[in-house]
Amino acid sequence: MLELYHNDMSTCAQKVRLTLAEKGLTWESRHLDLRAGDQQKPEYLKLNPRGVVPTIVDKGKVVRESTVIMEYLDDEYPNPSLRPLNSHARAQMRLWTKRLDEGHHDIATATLSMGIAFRFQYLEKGQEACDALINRIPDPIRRERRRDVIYNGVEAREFKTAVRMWEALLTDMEKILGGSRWLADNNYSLADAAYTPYLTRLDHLNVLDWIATRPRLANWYERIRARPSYDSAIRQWENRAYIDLMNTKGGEVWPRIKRMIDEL
Ligand SMILES: N[C@@H](CCC(=O)N[C@@H](CS)C(=O)NCC(=O)O)C(=O)O
Repeated sequence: MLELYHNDMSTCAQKVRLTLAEKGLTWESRHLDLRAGDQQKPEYLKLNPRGVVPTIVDKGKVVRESTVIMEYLDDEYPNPSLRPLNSHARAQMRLWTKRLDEGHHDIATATLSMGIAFRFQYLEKGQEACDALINRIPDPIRRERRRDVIYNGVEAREFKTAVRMWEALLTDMEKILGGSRWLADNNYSLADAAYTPYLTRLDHLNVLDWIATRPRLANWYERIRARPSYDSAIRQWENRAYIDLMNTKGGEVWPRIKRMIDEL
């Protein structure tokens, strides 16, 4: 049986759950509470030394890193295939997933989500518990970025960079969807699964106005949400407390973010 170590609201875990759902695979859930520090426990660090979700264990073998897991699943369980047959389209798919791995996840999304909303989940623990969670983050760059955004919110060093990265991403998505139905080509692929949680994150953060002037992307988001995989991989795992927090805090800061966008 395939085991998935994941978290209900983690975008990286959502990517993998979407892939599993698109392929109709069954799996056993190992849910980690990221605010309780489950990902920093020694037994989990043996599976994933970076202390992040997701991780899968398939036939006794461990695979980490959401993009790598998605490609592993497509190799190991090829039907239906979620990678374009055409080499150029497959390269386009990889450019999209690479973009997430090269900063759109760690900088743009983590900073936006944490700086707007999740920081309050840390701050309410009190400084000692909050610092303990931060100090146990294995990667020093992630650790200091997290400290900055938790304590400084929208004033964090990288917050404006995050807004700039999002603006560039949404512009590029709108453009590419003018030439094809899905992100890599005219077929749904791992690129579409990979970006679904990120648009969902904007939605949960109540800043979906960001795509109001991007009709092709808005239409893509509608089509993505109509797929049965969206229900089983995202909706069924929604954590009401997280969504309420994101919705409220996002609504409060959207005018400020909007000004940042206008000033770019
Ligand atoms: N590059 C990794 C990133 C994974 C990642 O950042 N996961 C987040 C949740 S989306 C996490 O586990 N964070 C742990 C923490 O906040 O301490 C992947 O794609 O799997």
